[in-house]
Amino acid sequence: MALTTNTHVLEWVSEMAALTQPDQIVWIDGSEAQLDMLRAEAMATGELIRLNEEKLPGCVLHRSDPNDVARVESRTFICCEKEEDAGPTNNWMAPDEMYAKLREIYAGCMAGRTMYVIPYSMSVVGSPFAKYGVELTDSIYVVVSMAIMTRMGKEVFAALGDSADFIKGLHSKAQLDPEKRYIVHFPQDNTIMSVNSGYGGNVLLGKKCFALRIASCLGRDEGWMAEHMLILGIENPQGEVRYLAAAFPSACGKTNLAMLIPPEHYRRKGWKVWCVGDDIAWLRPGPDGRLWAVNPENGFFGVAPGTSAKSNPNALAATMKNTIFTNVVLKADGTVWWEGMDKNPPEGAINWLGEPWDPADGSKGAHPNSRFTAPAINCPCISPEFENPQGVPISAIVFGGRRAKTAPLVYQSRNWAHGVFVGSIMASETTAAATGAVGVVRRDPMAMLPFCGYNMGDYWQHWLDMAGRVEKLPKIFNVNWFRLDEEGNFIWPGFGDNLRVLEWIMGRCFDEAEAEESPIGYLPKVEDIDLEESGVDAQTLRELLNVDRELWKQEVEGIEEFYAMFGEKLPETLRAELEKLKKNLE
Ligand code: OXD
Ligand code: MN
Repeated sequence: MALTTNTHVLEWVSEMAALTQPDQIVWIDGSEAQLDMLRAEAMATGELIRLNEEKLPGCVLHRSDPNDVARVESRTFICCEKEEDAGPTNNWMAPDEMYAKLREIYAGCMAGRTMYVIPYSMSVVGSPFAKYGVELTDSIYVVVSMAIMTRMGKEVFAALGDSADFIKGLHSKAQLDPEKRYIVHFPQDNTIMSVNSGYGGNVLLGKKCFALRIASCLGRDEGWMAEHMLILGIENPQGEVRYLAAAFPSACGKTNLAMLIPPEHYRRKGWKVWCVGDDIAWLRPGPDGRLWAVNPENGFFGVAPGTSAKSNPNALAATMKNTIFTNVVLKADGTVWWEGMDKNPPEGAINWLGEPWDPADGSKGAHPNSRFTAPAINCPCISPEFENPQGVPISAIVFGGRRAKTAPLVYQSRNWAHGVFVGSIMASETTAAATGAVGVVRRDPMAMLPFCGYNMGDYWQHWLDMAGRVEKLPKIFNVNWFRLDEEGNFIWPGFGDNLRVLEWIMGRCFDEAEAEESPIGYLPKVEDIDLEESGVDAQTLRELLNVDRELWKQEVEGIEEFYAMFGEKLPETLRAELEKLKKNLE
C-alpha cells in the first residue's frame, strides 16, 4: 500500500511502473520487521548469504556480478540542457536523447520482479541540511544497503508532505549488461537513472549520485557546498573539540584518517579524535558566520582490503555487526576475510567469485574493490555530534594527495582564494614504490573530478563566491603523507601520527601556532610539529617540508595544461593565483 498521498510521488511511481512493468510494488516503511522479511527472501534466493551469527551478528555477504564491481565513470553522465554546463570533465548527452535511450532500456525490465519504493533522507530528517529522495529499485540488496547508508522509511514521507522537492531515483539491475549500463543525472529534473548495474557505488543512489553530483548543483543554486570530504573532530587535552573537513582522491587513506587513533604520546596527554563522516560533507553558512557541516550519510561504504586491526581498528570494529560485505572471502566458519586483514589467508575458503579458493595459487581472494556497508553508529569513535541536525563548525579544510616529491608534508594557503587554487590543483601520483620512480600525475580537483555535477570551472567560481557568504571562513591546507626518499621508502609514518600535523593545522586556525612563508604558502617551522616518540628526526622533517622550486616549475606546467581545458570557464582569480605562484618560484 502506498505510504504517502503526495501526488508528485504517486504519479512518478506509477509512471515508472508503467515503463518498467514490475509484477508488484512494495513500499518500504523502514521497519525491522519488513527488512527482516526482505533479508529472508534474499537469503532464500542466494542474493544474500547469512554469516556466522555468533561472531558477526546481523551480518550478510553479497556477491555482485563479476562484470560489475566498481563505479563506471565512462558510463556516468550529466545530462543538463547545455553541454558547456556539464563541462570538459563530465560525459554529457542532451536530456531528450538520453531519456529516449533509457526508456528503451528500462522498458519492461522489471517484469517478473518487485519494484521497491524507498523513501530516504540525506542527513537527519528535519535537519536544515536534510534533502529527501525516493529510490525505485528491483534489488533487495539496494533496499537493505540503503537502510544502512541513509535514514530510510515512512518518516521521510511525513517530513516531505505534499512537496515536490525530492530527488527521483530509478534503479534497475535489468540484465546487468555492461554495454547498456548507464548512471545518469538530470540536474534540471532532480532525477537520477541507473540501469544494468548492481554495484553499490552505481546503485545506492543517495551516495555519489545524489549527495555529490545532484547536491553539488543544488549547492550552487542555493548557496551551500556538497563535497567529497571526511569530517573529523579533534579533542585537545583541554576538552575543546575542533572540526576539519578533508578531501583526498582514492587510495590516500581517507577512511583511515576519518577514524584516526592518536599515537600513545597524544593519548597520554588526553587527545581524542571523533569521526563525523568518512566520505561526504554538506557545508552551509551558519547563523554565527561560520561554515557548518554534516555528514549526510548514515553508514560507511568502505573498501575492505587493507582494513586491519593495525591500519584501522575502528573501521574493523564497525563491521562486526549488522554489516553487508560485498565481494570478500567467505571463510569456512562463516566469517569473512580480505587481503590485508592479516597475514593468514584462510584455508578451505570461498573467494569473491563464489569458488573454492586456494591462497597458494597466487589469486586474490577478495576483489580489490570489495566493500563493507556498516552502520556509522557501530564505529567506536563516532562523534557525539554525528546526529546533530545543526552539524559541526568547520575550522579547517584540508586537501591532500599522493605525491612522491612535489608537495610538502603540509602547507597552509595564504587566504581563501589561494586555498581554492590549492584545491583546484590537487593531484595524485601512481608511484612505483620500489624504485621511487615518479608515476603518472592525475589531477583531481577537490577530489571531485568524478563527482561534480556541473562545469568544474563554475564549481571553482562557486567556491570563490562562498567567501561572500561565510564571514568566518575556515583556513585551507594541503597535506601529503606520501613523500618518498631516494630509495622509494615512505618518510612519514602516517596513520595515527598524522595527528601531529593536524595539531599544527588546528593551532594555525586558532592563532596558537607559528609558520613561515614559502613560494607556495605557509609552512610550519621544524619546531612547530611535535615529533616526540614519532621516530622522525628534525632533519627528516626538514626534508618533508622541503619545497623544490624546479619540481614546482614543472608542476606549474602541468597546472597550465589542466587549466587550459576549462577555457573561459576558468575563474580569473585562479589564473591570477597561478601567475602569483609562477612569480614566487622565480
Ligand atoms: C568511494 C569513492 O567509493 O570515492 O567512496 O570511490
Ligand atoms: Mn568517496
